[in-house]
Amino acid sequence: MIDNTPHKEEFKIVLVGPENSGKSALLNAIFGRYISNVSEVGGTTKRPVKKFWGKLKYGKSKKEPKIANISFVDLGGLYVGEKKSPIMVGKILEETYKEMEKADVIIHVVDGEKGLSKSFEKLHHLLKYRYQKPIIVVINKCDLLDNDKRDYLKNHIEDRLENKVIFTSTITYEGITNLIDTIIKFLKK
Ligand SMILES: Nc1nc2c(ncn2[C@@H]2O[C@H](COP(=O)(O)OP(=O)(O)OP(=O)(O)O)[C@@H](O)[C@H]2O)c(=O)[nH]1
Ligand SMILES: [Mg+2]
Repeated sequence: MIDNTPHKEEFKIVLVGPENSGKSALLNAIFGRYISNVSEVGGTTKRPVKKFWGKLKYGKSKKEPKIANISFVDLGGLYVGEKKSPIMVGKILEETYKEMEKADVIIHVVDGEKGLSKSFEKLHHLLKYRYQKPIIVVINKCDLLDNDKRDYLKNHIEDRLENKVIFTSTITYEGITNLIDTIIKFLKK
């Protein structure tokens, strides 16, 4: 008998955000090893870095659970400013949209040191409404933030993006387990 029920075998989680926000460092923290190049210079990741993470049982049936392969995709940072040519932005933006289409969960990484720019606020809403995909908002580099700054960023960003935030640090590892748990919860939905 032919089984016509839709069966998804691959889940993709895509990291998107500005240059230098720590997307590659987060990928490495999630995997627990050095996979994607990290540096203090913006524009380090040029091409998407895709990496298989593991398998996940999902679906309603406990007897016959479905199995999905989970992969992460680390994208080149989107530069929003005057320093670089708009062509560079265009190429990475194009690639970003292509990856967004295939994503099951999007992780929007905000640089905790810089906060949320207007361009990324717009991009966030565009991604949410255009692709209708779950987006997890991460405020990275939280090791650099004092309590007042944390409170401000949490309130401001949750208000602007209408989404909960998770604080992470790839230095202290704060929030990494919470992030992984949240991803799994979204995938199992
Ligand atoms: N203090 C602090 N620094 C961090 C953290 N995460 C990343 N960094 C630093 O931020 C810089 C940029 O990190 P990357 O992971 O290369 O950033 P990216 O978003 O992948 O950058 P692009 O590939 O250029 O888009 C590096 O110097 C990292 O060491 C963090 O949680 N805390
Ligand atoms: Mg990178």
